[in-house]
Amino acid sequence: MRIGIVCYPTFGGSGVVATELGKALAEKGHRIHFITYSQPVRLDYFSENISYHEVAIAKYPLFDYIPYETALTSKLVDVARFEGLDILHVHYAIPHASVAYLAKQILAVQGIVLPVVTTLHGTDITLVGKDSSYEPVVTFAINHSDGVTAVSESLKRDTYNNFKITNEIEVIPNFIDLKRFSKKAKDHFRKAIAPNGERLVVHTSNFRKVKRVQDVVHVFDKLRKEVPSKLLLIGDGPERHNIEQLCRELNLCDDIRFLGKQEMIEEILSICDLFIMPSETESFGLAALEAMACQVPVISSNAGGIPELNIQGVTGFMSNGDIEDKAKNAAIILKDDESLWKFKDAGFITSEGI
Ligand code: GMT
Repeated sequence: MRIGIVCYPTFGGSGVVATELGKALAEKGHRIHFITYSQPVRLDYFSENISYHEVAIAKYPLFDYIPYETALTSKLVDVARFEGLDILHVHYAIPHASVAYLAKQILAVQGIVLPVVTTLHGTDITLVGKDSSYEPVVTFAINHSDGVTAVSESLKRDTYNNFKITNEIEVIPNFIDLKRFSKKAKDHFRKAIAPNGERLVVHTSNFRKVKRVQDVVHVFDKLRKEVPSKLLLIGDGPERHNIEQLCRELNLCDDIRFLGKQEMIEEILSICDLFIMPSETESFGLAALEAMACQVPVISSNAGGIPELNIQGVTGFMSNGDIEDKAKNAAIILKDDESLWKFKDAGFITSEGI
């Protein structure tokens, strides 16, 4: 099959899953065409079955806001026509689902049929999509997709609750490439960061408010009084400055490393002992699944789709908003090697089953 994939090309989970899906389909012999504004970060190797089409945007002084949707629609029409796409799979509804609808209509006038599948990822429904400035278009685009999938049962429920949906939504949980995420420990890196055998705690995100990274720092502050530990903060985003300030105020700078955006995330995760994800909303929590596949137990909130992967008392613990509780549970996991390995093994086995 010739498959077009539209996604955000960034480190965000929707772009990561879209890219990994395209790579896996290419390995099965399908011809994959990624259509985005820059090369997806996880598209890190050459395959004869994968092409990347960059959306070129003509600038003009009149445009205070760049008409990306128009440029993307035109690119989709062009790629679909000349590459003979059989299907178009768009990830994250805004603006991709409505853009795909328009491209489909333009192609139909030319006698070309292009079925569109939309995958909903989270904030396109729970945060941004339901805002009245986007809602009518999101509703229309979901209802006019030929197939709609959501990454968790929780997101499916949220979609039916927030929009007037007449279409069927199928849940297809996110997945990871276990070959990539199987343990690849870089012990020399661990020794450099935790020279006295401290436990290694990690958090990865886009450092937006909704991720509550400050809570990670507070939990770590309490945990390290019980269990000697170091914290790795991976990613970057709007809250970074405030988080750095908090680390200084709590006098934690010697025990916390900001590693920025990392491409080989599995190499770091596989030397870690605990992943913290206190998100306010999280429709799936791909970062937690990646951690579990690297045998890292998870302390998380119980928002959205997280309970569909983090099993209470087995792969980690969930509690909503409560820093004390998270620190207490973190100490239970990390207190001795027997306890830690029980959670590590359970996380890996659970990630295989998702
Ligand atoms: O976090 C976002 O705002 C964007 C989005 C993304 O592109 O990473 O994240 C959502 O999609 C991920 C992949 O399906 C999910 O793992 C995340 O839980 C979801 N984020 C939220 O629901 C906050």
